[in-house]
Amino acid sequence: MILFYAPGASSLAPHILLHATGRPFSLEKVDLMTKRWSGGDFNLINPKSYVPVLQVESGQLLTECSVILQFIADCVPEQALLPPPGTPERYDALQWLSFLAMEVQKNFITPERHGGVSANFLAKTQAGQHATRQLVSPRLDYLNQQLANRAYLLGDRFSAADAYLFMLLTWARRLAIDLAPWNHLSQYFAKIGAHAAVRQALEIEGPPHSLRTTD
Ligand SMILES: N[C@@H](CCC(=O)N[C@@H](CS)C(=O)NCC(=O)O)C(=O)O
Repeated sequence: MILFYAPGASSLAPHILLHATGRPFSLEKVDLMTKRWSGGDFNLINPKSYVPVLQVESGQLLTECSVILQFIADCVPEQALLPPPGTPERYDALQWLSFLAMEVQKNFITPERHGGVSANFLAKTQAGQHATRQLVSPRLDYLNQQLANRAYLLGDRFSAADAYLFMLLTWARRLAIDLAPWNHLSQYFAKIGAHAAVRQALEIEGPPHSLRTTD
């Protein structure tokens, strides 16, 4: 399997999950400003022009973070990184993945365009960062409430949903959103951040692009 990624982008979530599987995979770094990778034009890999993309053994190119996470988890059913397909627990997990994609991630992504691209997908202007905080805060309230009585999003063990939420919380940190008032969420962020798979992925990716404010 090959994961097309950009440091600190949403591709960090499948990157973490791939490490959690312990299975071999390789990485291809994408420059989101130029939309180039070592093989040339990234838009030929994903005409939607964004990461993550997972190329699976058959050659199929999968896009959409929540789908890629499911594919990776289903490659190792014995590790229970998601509940089995068709079960009530799986639908519970799918609600989380959809919530994280549509309610949390989408509200982090800025409508700002710098030089015609959104490669700096997090707001760079102070006004944009303020707007992001306004949109994201109610979702963080909900997550904090849910984490009051469970160790992980799906209960008592690490899952694909945690890889996704951890990635999103790194975006909160980059936007200088102080998680301290959401005490369950900030403890959760520290706990997930200590997982070996998370540490490995962060070390390999290195620092994400900086968010210089422009106003
Ligand atoms: N719907 C996609 C969104 C992916 C996405 O927003 N990717 C961002 C990085 S987090 C990206 O590559 N943006 C590049 C661009 O828009 O120019 C998913 O869920 O995977």
